[in-house]
Amino acid sequence: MSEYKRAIVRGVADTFDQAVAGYFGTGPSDVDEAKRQHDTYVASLRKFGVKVKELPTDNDYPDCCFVEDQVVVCDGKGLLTISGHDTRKGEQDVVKAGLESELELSRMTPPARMDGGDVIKFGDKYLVGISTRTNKEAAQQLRDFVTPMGYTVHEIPIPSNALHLKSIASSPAPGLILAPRVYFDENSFPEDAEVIWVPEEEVYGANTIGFDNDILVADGYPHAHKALTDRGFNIHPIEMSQIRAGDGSLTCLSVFY
Ligand code: CIR
Repeated sequence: MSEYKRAIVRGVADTFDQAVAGYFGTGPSDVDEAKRQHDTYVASLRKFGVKVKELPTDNDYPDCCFVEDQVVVCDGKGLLTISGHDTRKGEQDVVKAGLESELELSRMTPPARMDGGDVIKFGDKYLVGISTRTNKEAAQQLRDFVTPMGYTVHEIPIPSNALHLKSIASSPAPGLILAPRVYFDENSFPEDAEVIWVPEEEVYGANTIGFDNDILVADGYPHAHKALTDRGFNIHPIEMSQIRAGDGSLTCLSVFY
């Protein structure tokens, strides 16, 4: 049974074509298609046994489907972030309301800024990208939050041509990282990590969600897919083109808890 048992998601806003964008694309062009892709994503989570709670969307917040950025979860507790982008701060109230009956929640305090897209849970470590959205104060507050639960924090500098750590890397299975070499150096990941390097042009394909031997992947990244199937994983590609156009990846669309 996968460690991913429950998740929140939030539907794509009618205003999604105004999402903040500039890394993977210049913005979504087809909101209806983005909604269909989101529906398929939610159905996929359910197919893998995840109990999904759908939160109401809000057209005042074009990026509100990217719930991952608003909170970091650790062993039944949640740390509400301070959004790395000012236009996204107001998304958090609904996320908080959706989780407060399920998790013990606390909040970061200024000057911390963090998007949850910069955080990968990796065994007993939290890998934290220091990016244009996430600062070192936030990494320290996350450290203070997870240390009593037995975890450490490993910081990774993110180059300015990438949005988040998880825009360029993921951990599809315990001990394993999928990422393109060009964004990282030899000290980026913990020594015990086994890294599968994917070609730079398939950077978007590095974002995956692993459910034991089954891995949810974005459609259209053959080298990344082959690297996973060569290792015996079953891959499950879904179309993400319009979500990608809003700079969102698979992991951005959910918070597992
Ligand atoms: C943003 O720029 O904030 C959104 N358009 C995309 C956020 C993607 N979230 C993520 O990678 N965790």
